Amino acid sequence: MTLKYYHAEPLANSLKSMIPLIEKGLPWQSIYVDLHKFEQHEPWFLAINPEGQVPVLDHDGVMITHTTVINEYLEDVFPEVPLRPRDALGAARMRYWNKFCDEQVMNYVSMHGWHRMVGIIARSVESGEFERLMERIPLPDQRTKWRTARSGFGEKDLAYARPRRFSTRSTRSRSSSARPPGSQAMTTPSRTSISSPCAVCPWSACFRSWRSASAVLGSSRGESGCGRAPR
Ligand SMILES: N[C@@H](CCC(=O)N[C@@H](CS)C(=O)NCC(=O)O)C(=O)O
Repeated sequence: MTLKYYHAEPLANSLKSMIPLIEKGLPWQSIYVDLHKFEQHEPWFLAINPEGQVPVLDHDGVMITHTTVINEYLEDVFPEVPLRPRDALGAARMRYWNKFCDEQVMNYVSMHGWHRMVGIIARSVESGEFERLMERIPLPDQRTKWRTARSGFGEKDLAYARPRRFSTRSTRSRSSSARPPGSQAMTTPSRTSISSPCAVCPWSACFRSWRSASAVLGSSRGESGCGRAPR
């Protein structure tokens, strides 16, 4: 059995699926894809992932893409060290927050990341070469994102993507602008609402992730996160 993980720096998406690989103690080969050199759009990589994005998990020659899909796949194929709650409600809660992260948190964090960091890469290339590189990008939305990163995102978009606080307790009142998406119908103050976060913190399901992240990033395990076990 061979597992290869194509990834960029262990941040954001590339980190997200590295975490279960590490937590499950699986043997895996790291293959670094240099986004600074636009390697994700080169023919060799498009043969691996026609969408031209990292990360990608190669399991015995079968390619799995998209972090949430990769993580669910790893959980199904390697259940020995379980990371997904086994009960239906726990799994639903995990998927709710995962969806929230994918659709909201990652999008907004990503916009600031693209504005501040990817913009530097995009502007480092002279315009003729930049246009040639854009032609290789398979996803039209990503092409637009690269172009926007080069010119800079608008203040309105950046302001909308800034953190908005929302209560971590379903029993506290929430202002309408501070609700997680779709939560209105789901956050009746109920102990069993899947959008009710853990009593400790909303990211308690990510506790293990924080520990893994500390390990990957070199600090000692267990220092990040709230330090309490998930329920
Ligand atoms: N939905 C995808 C998002 C993947 C993604 O946005 N990857 C970024 C790196 S964090 C990427 O490859 N960016 C380079 C590009 O699009 O050119 C996932 O969950 O894996």
